[in-house]
Amino acid sequence: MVLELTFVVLKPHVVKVPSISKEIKNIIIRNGFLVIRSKEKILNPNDLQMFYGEHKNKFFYNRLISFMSSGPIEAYVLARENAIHKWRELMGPTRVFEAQFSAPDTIRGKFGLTDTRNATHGSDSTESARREMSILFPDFDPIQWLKTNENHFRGDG
Ligand code: IDP
Repeated sequence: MVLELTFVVLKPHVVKVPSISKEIKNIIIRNGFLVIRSKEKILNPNDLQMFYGEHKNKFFYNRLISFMSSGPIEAYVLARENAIHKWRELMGPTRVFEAQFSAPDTIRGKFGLTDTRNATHGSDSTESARREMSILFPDFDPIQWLKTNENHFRGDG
């Protein structure tokens, strides 16, 4: 088994409702993800600028930043085989209309409210995962973690 790390965020409207955040945490566990790091935090403008820098010129940027700083988020480093792809599959499409109509059983299909308030974030590549982890978990070294743990989870460590 080749372990991969991904970075996941439960967005503020989900953290506000304990029954929904509990349900999403159950999805994490049921799908065999290991929780390596977790943190609840109110994101500041500096965190958010680093996190969503690539969207700076998009029409939804200001709305996204004010929503993401409107209350605590929960951030997770998760490990699993094929973690990035698996989480994005569970999460569903970015846009809520598409999620609700074409993937109603996904996290965004069930818990997304609008295109901005679409329940969760999940990294889209190894590079983004590393960049995003470094913002929320600056002391965590994903490369070292994988090196230390790969044999253990292969069952021969
Ligand atoms: P992703 O979260 O599915 O990877 P991205 O395109 O990276 O999608 O967008 C980051 C976040 O920006 C989305 O999760 C969503 O909250 C917000 N966003 C993306 N596209 C739109 C849009 O068209 N309208 C409003 N918000 C959007």
